[in-house]
Amino acid sequence: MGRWQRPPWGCKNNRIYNNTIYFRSGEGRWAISLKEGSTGCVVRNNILCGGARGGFEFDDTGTLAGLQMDYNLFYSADLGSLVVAREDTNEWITLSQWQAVAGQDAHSFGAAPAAVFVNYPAADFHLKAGSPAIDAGDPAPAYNDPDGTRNDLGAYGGPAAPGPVPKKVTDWLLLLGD
Ligand SMILES: [Ca+2]
Repeated sequence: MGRWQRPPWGCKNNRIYNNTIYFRSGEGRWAISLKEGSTGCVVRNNILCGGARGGFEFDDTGTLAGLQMDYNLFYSADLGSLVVAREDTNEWITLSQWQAVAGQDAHSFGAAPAAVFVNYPAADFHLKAGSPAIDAGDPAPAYNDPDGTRNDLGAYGGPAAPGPVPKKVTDWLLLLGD
C-alpha cells in the first residue's frame, strides 16, 4: 500500500471547544482540518480565522460522520467568503454553502478580526466591547462563561475561561500587613 493509500488514521471523537485560531494574511492552512477518517468530532464556540486559507477543511474519508459543528466564527484574510474547503475535490465554499449542503454551523457566522478582537495585530485576542463573539456561543448552561453569562466564542470564553486578572503581589503584601 503506497504512502497515500493507507487506511484512514484521523483523530476521532474530539471535542474542540472555545479556541481562538488566527493566521495573518499570507500565512497558514485551514484553522481546523478534519481529514483521513476523523469521525465523531464536535466543534463549537471557536473563532476560526484563516490567513492564506480559511476556517475549516474536511475530506470524504468519513469526516462528516458524526460531525457536530455550530456556534463558530469564520474568517479568511485572503479568500474572502470562501471559508470552508473540501479537500478531495479541491472546492472552496462559503459558510452559507457549507450550512446548506452539510447542515452544519446553523448558528455560526462570519466577522472580521478588527470587529472581534481588542488588538489582533499586537496578538491581543481578548474580545473588544461590542464584539459579535460575545454571548454568541452555545446557549446551553453547561457552556456558560465563569460569570454565568452565555458562552463567549474563543479562548477567552466558556467554563474554562481565564478568570479576573489576579491581584498584584504588592496588593497581597498589603493585605498580609493589615
Ligand atoms: Ca458571555
